[in-house]
Amino acid sequence: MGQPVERESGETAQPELPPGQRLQRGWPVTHYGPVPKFRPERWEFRVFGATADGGKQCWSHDEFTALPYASVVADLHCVTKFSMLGAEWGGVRARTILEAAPPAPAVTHVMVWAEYGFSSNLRLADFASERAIFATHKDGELLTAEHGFPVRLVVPHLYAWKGPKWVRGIEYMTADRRGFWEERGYHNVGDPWREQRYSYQEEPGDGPEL
Ligand SMILES: Nc1nc2c(c(=O)[nH]1)N[C@H]1C(S)=C(S)[C@@H](COP(=O)(O)O)O[C@H]1N2
Ligand SMILES: [Mo]
Repeated sequence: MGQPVERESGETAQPELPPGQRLQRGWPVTHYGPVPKFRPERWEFRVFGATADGGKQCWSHDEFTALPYASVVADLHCVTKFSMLGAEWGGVRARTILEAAPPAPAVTHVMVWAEYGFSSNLRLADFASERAIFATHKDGELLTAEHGFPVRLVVPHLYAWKGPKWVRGIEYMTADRRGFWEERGYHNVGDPWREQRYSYQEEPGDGPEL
């Protein structure tokens, strides 16, 4: 089946859409709840939970945007069946965060936290993907408020709900725990190429008991 092909450039040749997806023109806005207002003086990006040194890491907005900038060309697949292809996401790679504020050896999962308590859980290996990026930009322009400004996560190989908009931090976990949509009927892993849409499709080992 048409798995994305990784090229040396880090770009993806997408021969076809994941099963059940259709192409969407433009870029719809999809989320639960209101769009948060960005207050730079109150904003911080926190790394907490099972960190390697047992401490917490906090970046102000200026500090976060000073972290090394990278870009990744990737598609966005919403579980409601629309896909947007070939966006160029700019921002800070998840790997940069893992290196700057490393997890303890026992960490297996990461909870990504956003404004208003929205969250999504990821296996550490998925979060550590070379292509996972905390995007501040799309196609060279700053994200708009409704698309997640100042920071949203993009994990190209998973459904888009695994990429919270308005991210405020990550929690390193030594066991898996469900995030917002994963508690509400969506698949714990969420691989669009395997069409892992709903929690009733989960197989043993895919996630914690519901
Ligand atoms: N904070 C937050 N992030 C979220 C969501 C949400 O409800 N809250 N929805 C997710 C879903 S289901 C999708 S498809 C994408 C949509 O991103 P877009 O609105 O920029 O297209 O955001 C994801 N990130
Ligand atoms: Mo979605």
